[in-house]
Amino acid sequence: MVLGIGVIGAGVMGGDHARVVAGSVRGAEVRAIADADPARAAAVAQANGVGTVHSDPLALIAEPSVDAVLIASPDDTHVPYTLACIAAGKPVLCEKPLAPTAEGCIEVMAAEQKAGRRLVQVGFMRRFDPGYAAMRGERAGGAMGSPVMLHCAHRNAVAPPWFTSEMVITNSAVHEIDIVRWLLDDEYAAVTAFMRAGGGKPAPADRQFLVFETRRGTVVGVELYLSARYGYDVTAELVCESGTVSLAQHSAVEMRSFPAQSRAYAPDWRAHFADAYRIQAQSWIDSILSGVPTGASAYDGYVATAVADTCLRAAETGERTPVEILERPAFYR
Ligand code: ISE
Repeated sequence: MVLGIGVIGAGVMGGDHARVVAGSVRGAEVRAIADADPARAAAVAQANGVGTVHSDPLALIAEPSVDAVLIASPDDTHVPYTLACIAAGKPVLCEKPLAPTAEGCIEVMAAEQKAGRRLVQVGFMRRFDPGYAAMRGERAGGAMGSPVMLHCAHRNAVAPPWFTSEMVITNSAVHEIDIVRWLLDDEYAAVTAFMRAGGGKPAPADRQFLVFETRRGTVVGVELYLSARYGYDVTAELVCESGTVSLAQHSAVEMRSFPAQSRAYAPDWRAHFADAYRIQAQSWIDSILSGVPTGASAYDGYVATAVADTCLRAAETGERTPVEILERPAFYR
């Protein structure tokens, strides 16, 4: 069986998801693209050999040839489109964040539970990155003992012009917020946040540092620096009782040229996490066909948004702030 996929949003991420599903995934094909801007939708459709274009995403969701939907439209549209997919009984892979507010995520969880089956996956693609997956395997193997500390850095060469200080947390740090609890199989207990302004545009506070304490006592430092200029760079080093495990640098080749040995940085996350996006898309398709959910659930999406909100409050007050989240409902275990 070949699944028909509809892609909502023909911007940078929607275009990339359409390209990946159309060109690198087995068991699915892109059948429709929707975007408020018809020219943008038409361009992505043409680039990927897709015949149907909609300006109304709800029409795409209703289309009989569309079996499952990938949402990559602006953040504040995620909830209505995800709810429409649930109402239509169609599986949905929604880009992060699932919703800009915890209440929006709770609404999605309630609708999914009412539908009685798991239909929602959130696009936290790092869970499919081979490096993070291997790191989690080493931690779970337990040969180095329990986790003690985790050092993470997340640097972008340059933030988009519309980026705000808050988005450094809600749009960028959410990746660490999700991947850290997945890596450690733990939940957050408290966070302390340091927001620093670089003084320039576009992101007023383009350098931030988060210190998380987890329920099991691991201390996690997360550096966000969105104007790093030199390239896209994501690092993580987990310190366990008797050893460490780190992400290796992503680079296909290594250069030697006087006077240095070097590896290239990707310009942005699409190239850096290309494998993760491809594996995520394939796993999503396979999970729809097998009926076994994979990746981040709506509950994981809720935790990411709720913890991001707590980080923003912590940055505002400068105080160590307890993280209070709803416990995982049985439906998501
Ligand atoms: C962007 O939306 C992403 O998802 C990237 O992975 C992240 O590095 C970037 O900072 C975000 O803006």
